[in-house]
Amino acid sequence: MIKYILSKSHPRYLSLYYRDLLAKGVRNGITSLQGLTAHGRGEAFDYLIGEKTHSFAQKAIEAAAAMLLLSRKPVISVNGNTAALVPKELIKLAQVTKAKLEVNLFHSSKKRERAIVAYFKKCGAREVLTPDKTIIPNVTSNRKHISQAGQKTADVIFIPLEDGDRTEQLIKLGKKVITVDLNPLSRTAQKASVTIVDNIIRCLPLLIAEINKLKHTNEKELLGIVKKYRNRPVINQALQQLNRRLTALSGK
Ligand code: PTJ
Repeated sequence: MIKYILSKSHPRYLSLYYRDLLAKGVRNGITSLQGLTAHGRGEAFDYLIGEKTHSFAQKAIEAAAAMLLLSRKPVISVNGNTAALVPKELIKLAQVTKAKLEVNLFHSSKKRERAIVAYFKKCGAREVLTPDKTIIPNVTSNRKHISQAGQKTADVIFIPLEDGDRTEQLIKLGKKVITVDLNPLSRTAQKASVTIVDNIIRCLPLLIAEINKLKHTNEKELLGIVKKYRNRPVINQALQQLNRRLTALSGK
């Protein structure tokens, strides 16, 4: 292990801190090596949007909060990156929405699944589901392996940090999918019911706060928020933000 001093006064302190969390995740058997490169992709988009939560993300967060509060059976899908970066926040989100946590891995490994479950339990989770023999049809990757008690019977599934074909198929099965992805062009971002284009680190505390704000709102009003929400314009606003920022930075 390479040792270095991470000073809080370093201008990229937070970025270095979260990279270290992921490297630790790899060492502890939670995060895949490929997870490090996936994080780099996210970081690049974060740089481009200006490393802040924009109004298009806030709009999506409000819709996601209402959708989760209306859900009869929400499930939170966990991979090796989210497990390393935001375990406590995901547990909190599961508590405030009464959702089940379910491990779903692209680079699937029973050993890593067990390590993630053990880590979540250490962080305070009571139950974490893992795939059984249930499968999502027409999904080509390992992400097709799900659990009967979780994703199979869920109505709303929270799937952060994933560029894949699972979302499209889950939606074909009549489920709603909420994602968090800094890349508005990922397949999951494009196909989800609600796409929060923001860093998972910034987004989860905001989502939890929004749920706490809306938790006493009546069903009719929550339905109104969900019905009014349109995901395509929100994705387009994220793309326009990238365009605007690059145009401004290039001095045009
Ligand atoms: O643990 P596993 O085996 O399931 O693997 C997890 C990764 C993330 C490696 C795997 O799911 C994967 O390859 O991911 P993708 O398909 O590259 O998609 C990850 C998406 O998350 C990309 O579109 C990134 O832009 C985005 N992303 C990465 N870090 C963040 C992020 N979005 C929000 N916040 C981040 N911190």
